[in-house]
Amino acid sequence: MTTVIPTTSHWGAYGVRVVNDEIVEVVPHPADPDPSPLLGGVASAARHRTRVLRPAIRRGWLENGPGPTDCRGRDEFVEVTWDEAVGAVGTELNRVRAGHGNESIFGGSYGWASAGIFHQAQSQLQRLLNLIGGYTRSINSYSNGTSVVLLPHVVGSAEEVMRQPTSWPTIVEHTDLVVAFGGIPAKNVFVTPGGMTEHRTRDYLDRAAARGVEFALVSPLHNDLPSHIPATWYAIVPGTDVALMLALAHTLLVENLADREFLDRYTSGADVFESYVLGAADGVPKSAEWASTRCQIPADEIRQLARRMAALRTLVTVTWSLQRIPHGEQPVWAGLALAALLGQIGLPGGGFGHGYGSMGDVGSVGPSIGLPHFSKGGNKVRTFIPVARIADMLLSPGDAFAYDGGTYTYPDIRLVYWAGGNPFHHHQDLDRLRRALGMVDTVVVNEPYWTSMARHADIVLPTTIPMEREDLGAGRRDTHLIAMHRATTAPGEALDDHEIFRRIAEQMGVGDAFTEGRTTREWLEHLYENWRQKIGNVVPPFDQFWAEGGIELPFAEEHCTMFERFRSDPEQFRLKTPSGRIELASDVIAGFGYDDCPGHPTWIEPDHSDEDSFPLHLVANQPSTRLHGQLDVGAVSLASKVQGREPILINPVDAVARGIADGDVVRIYNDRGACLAGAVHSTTVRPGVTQLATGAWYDPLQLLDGSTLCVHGNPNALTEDRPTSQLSQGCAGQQTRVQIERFVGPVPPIRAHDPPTLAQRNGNPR
Ligand SMILES: Nc1nc2c(c(=O)[nH]1)N[C@H]1C(S)=C(S)[C@@H](COP(=O)(O)OP(=O)(O)OC[C@H]3O[C@@H](n4cnc5c(=O)[nH]c(N)nc54)[C@H](O)[C@@H]3O)O[C@H]1N2
Ligand SMILES: Nc1nc2c(c(=O)[nH]1)N[C@H]1C(S)=C(S)[C@@H](COP(=O)(O)OP(=O)(O)OC[C@H]3O[C@@H](n4cnc5c(=O)[nH]c(N)nc54)[C@H](O)[C@@H]3O)O[C@H]1N2
Ligand SMILES: [Mo]
Repeated sequence: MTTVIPTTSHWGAYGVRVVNDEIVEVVPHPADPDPSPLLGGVASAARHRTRVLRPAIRRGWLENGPGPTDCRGRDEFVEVTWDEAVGAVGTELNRVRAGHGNESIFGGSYGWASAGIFHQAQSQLQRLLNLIGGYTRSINSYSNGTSVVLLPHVVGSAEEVMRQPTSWPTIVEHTDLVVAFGGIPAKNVFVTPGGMTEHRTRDYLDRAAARGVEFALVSPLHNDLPSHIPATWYAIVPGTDVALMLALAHTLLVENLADREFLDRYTSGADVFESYVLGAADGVPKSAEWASTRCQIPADEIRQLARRMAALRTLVTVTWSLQRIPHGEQPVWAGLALAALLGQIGLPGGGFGHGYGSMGDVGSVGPSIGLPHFSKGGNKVRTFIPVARIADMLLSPGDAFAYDGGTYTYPDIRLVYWAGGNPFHHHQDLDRLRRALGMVDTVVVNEPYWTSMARHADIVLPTTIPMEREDLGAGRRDTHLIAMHRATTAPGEALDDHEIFRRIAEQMGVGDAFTEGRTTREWLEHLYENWRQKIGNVVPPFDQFWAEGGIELPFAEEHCTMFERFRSDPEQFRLKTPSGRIELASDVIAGFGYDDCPGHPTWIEPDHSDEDSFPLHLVANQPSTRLHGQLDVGAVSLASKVQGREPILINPVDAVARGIADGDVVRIYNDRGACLAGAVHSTTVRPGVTQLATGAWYDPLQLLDGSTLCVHGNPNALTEDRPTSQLSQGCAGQQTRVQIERFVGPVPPIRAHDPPTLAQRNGNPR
């Protein structure tokens, strides 16, 4: 028997057995009670034919040099030597710095990359870019980029709400009723950035159910709570949670069930919110009847739920997906206001939560201890964009944009460098993104795989995956720090991001500053020992840690949550808001004057203008079979495909009306784009709603009329590239409107799961 070689991943820690440089077995970490199903995709993806084997340059760039072009994603690639590729990148970085300034380099490079503290792709890239004078960065995330801007205004901190919420054990012990907007989707809880060794969320859900905790699942999808957990399913129309929340608030107010004492003592702006809910402000009472025409939940059920919430210890929780839609601030703020009316914020098991079921660590009780840290250095360029404004920036240099009360200008980007992310996975309206990327002079991408982003680059540099290098790995609130050992060799000529940037740094004359004279192993020891000292030498020295394959992290003392402290003494523990309290109306936000984000939680009627043409809602949520686009070529994701396409769930009522049989290839379209997918009839989606997860590798087929069809099923071919609001400029890609038809004619092949044609220098394809 070979030994198990330890590693970790965003979906958890595990080990591999290797024979003749091939992974023969994937073994979950012994401490993990509930290993992720994604482990089943690891071995098959590791050496998949789509690995990038050698540096490659787009022929048009090689022959014509840098410049705007519509050939990105269409030209063939020519394989080159590492020396040539590194030389080209260094020369191009210097050209752009000298001619346009560092601001013209976009190094935001958003994305999840891989677990591992040292080989974190963005940190390595940004360390290099900082050493050569800086870059335009991006701020916030696609995950919760709207909440992180809103919450500081209304409760003083996003961090405390999302990272230190009421713990699962407290919920299991104290909560009577969980009202889960967006549910608590089990598919998501295996994932935590950096990894999580012990997955316990599903066990907590089971224990809560065993204690008799009631669950109200508010979601268009029944699967958003594990089906064995007893729950009442409120099959809401997507995008209408705010209407329901306001109606619940309305019932509490008119039936005198709101906690007046709490509102007086702990909130500000309750009068403004109340007058809006009751209709004094605009003549429209947000009654249960008013809401039921929007959210399609009967008025009686809304009133009964409100009464139940007031009678029991109730936790209102909102998934991050609810803020990833137009006006995404509102469901979060309205959910908070609803919890405030119940008066249970800061009581054990009651109040407001955000992200239970969105990420594995939300509510986790793992040790809250700092982790080893690799420094990126400082960025001298101040220019930034909110992360989801990438295409706007590239298409409109010099234009002004609003953000959180300020006005900023989009820089003139000439060079885009991506390492560890895939905009053709994460961004919306991919046709538009394609056009946007055509505006710049040069696109450089470090990637292990021929993803769509790699295919749209000018220079592609092949990188390793974690099993091919050494690292330290742990996620937030992880129980273990894993010594990530090298398990296999890298395919072809792939190098670690660190080594790639070291070579570029050397060429640019900052090699010593980049490495500080350390080898990779010396870096790991350095990061570990620094950290060990910082936490008081309570863990073994590096050699022992490394030899043992990891260590258990020491538990630090638990603190109360921000809301518990605040409730205990609202003067001493004032919130960091202007009023020091929970703001149910915010003068600051009102003062910004944004019509798309008013000064209190507000129902903003969705745009119904295209409903006749595109009558179905499409929910584009996180995939259960992979991490975003990662592992799409792995066995678990491939097994879920229908005729090779991404499955789309469609209610039988909607399918039959369109003559779509289970297993048919369907064409999904709207006025932005179209894709194919494989129909799966399911009553787990409410009628009028379809569900197509993100992450099928974008596979655009150019049609004769000039439009593109993603033949594989990437929902971002359809989503709109619009911000949540001017306040946060967040990603609003979770939902869109579509029409669906059975696809007739020969089904085009999937090409995204094969590498592109690669030419040799002499012109012969390899
Ligand atoms: N429609 C719609 N779109 C969405 C969402 C949605 O709800 N709906 N959700 C959004 C959310 S929340 C997120 S977080 C984003 C996720 O978007 P991304 O994080 O961009 O998606 P990933 O597929 O994880 O991309 C990571 C890339 O890094 C590469 N990689 C892995 N390890 C390494 C490494 O060591 N070095 C280098 N150089 N590369 C590496 C992988 O191969 C992969 O291509 O998507 C967003 N997009
Ligand atoms: N397996 C797996 N797990 C993951 C990820 C992954 O790619 N794969 N990605 C990770 C990342 S980066 C993030 S940010 C988190 C994201 O966490 P979330 O954003 O919370 O996850 P989603 O799956 O996109 O959405 C959760 C559910 O919200 C429901 N929903 C959508 N729209 C509405 C609505 O209008 N109203 C209501 N009530 N419900 C709605 C959908 O049915 C969906 O299943 O997940 C993480 N976990
Ligand atoms: Mo995310």
